[in-house]
Amino acid sequence: DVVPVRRALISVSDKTGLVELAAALAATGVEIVSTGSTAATIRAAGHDVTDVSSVTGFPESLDGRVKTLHPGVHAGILADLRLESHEAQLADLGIAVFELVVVNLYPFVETVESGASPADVIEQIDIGGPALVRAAAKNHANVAIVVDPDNYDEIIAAVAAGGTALKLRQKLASLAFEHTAGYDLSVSAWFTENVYDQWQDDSAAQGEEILEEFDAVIGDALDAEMPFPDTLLIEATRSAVLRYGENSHQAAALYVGDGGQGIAQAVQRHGKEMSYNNYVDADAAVRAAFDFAEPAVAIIKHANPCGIAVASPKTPDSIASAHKRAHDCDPISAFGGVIAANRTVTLAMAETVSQIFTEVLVAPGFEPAAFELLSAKKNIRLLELPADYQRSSLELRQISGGLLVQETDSFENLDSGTWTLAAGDEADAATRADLEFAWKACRSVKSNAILLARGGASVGVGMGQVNRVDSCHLAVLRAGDRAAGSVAASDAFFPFADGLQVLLEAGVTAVVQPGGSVRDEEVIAAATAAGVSMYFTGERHFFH
Ligand code: 93A
Repeated sequence: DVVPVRRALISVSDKTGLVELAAALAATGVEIVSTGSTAATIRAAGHDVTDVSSVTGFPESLDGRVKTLHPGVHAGILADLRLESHEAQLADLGIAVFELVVVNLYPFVETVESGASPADVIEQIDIGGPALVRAAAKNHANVAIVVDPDNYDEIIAAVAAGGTALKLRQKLASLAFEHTAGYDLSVSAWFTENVYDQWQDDSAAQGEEILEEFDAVIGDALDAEMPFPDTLLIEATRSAVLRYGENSHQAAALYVGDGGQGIAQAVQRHGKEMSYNNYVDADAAVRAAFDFAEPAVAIIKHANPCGIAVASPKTPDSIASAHKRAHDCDPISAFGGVIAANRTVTLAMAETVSQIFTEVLVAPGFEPAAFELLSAKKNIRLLELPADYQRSSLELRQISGGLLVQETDSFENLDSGTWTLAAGDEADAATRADLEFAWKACRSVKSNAILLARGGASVGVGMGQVNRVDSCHLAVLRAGDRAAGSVAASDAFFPFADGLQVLLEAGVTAVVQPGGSVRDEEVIAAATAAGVSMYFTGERHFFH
């Protein structure tokens, strides 16, 4: 396992002991191949040396960045001469092997310590050197690798004695990998401390710039003349930079208008930072719960209610009752939901909420015991609305390149007394109360919205579908055996009888909808045939 040394590659930044090494190798008849200043040092000492460029057939280029990175060098180091195929390929390619590689790397650490500029430090990241070291160390069966002048004497002695033993080559290979690993650690540490921190600063600065742009753009939009005097948010101020937007790769901020309205006025009393989606859902939750004068709770997932309910009459703790009934509508979806209550949260409600993973609970207040219980939980955010909470009078929505502004959707025809009976008999008082509840609740459901309700609580919600039939199916599916005997509300008219038919077959007893389809007659006929009361409100409540 002794490998005689006939040809050596020497490329060293630290020239300690170099001349003595070259002299000893030359004396034993070893051919020396070297890079730029290593070759110059050896030559100046009067020894023969071959320039690496004459091996590669390439000049050392790119200010020395490419010197030994060449197959003519690396095949000569990596060939495993125990394999005839390697030997044959080298012969075909006209490449000669190296039995000894002596390399020490660019002085990276010393350059950092000298206080050099980042550009100079980066120039001192050795690429070709570690490639030589690792190649030779990998192929220690055939090549000896020396990375430290301390090992020169040992290698000189071995060469003079006829070659390097496997044991020595193994030891040197192990030192070599330790050397390159330590080198790369220094490089990565420098990156972490300098470059990476700098990037962080830069991107923070860039983030600030983007947000300043936000300020300008939104400020302009709000300053522009719009036909809503007084009611317009005249100025919005950035009140929080959010962790991120709808997704983690989107920058986002919260702007609070000076109109003193809406969810943006809520004060966070507990929990982790509110996220963009938390705000969107909290807004939807408050929209739903605050449509009711009586104690009401809405539970939102992905901007849609998965349960809305008012308190059942005569319960002592009415808000707790409303929450329980809203939760029972769809307990699966309520997991991880955002809850709004339109009354102070009581201890009884807090006790139930604390058992359900909930992202946000927003309410006009919390009883002290309720707050104490809920604030012991890390994952819930508690938001308090001002006592005089008012919803925004305007809704703004961005479209690409512009802003849509509309008056907030409000009700005028809530009382069933204002509705027209389109089919069936006049409903009894309890059914009318349920229809009024369903009609209100359905306003907070994204179109196409179908909401089934019973006793002042939703029992099945079909939302956001691209046709009304599917929303009917969804509402019925979610209601399960609660669909029979429930009432239904539809946010817009039934364009055909098919959707209504789904509800009738599920056993819905009364329906409220705007009416106004060209096929109203068909729809009315279906309700009449089923003996179901159907009211027309004359007004729809799309919510997109
Ligand atoms: O710039 S490099 O990454 N590219 C190379 O191809 C290369 N080959 C050897 N650095 C390279 N080296 C390094 O040059 C060696 O690790 C050694 O530290 C240094 C020796 O260069 P000179 O002989 O010109 O002083």
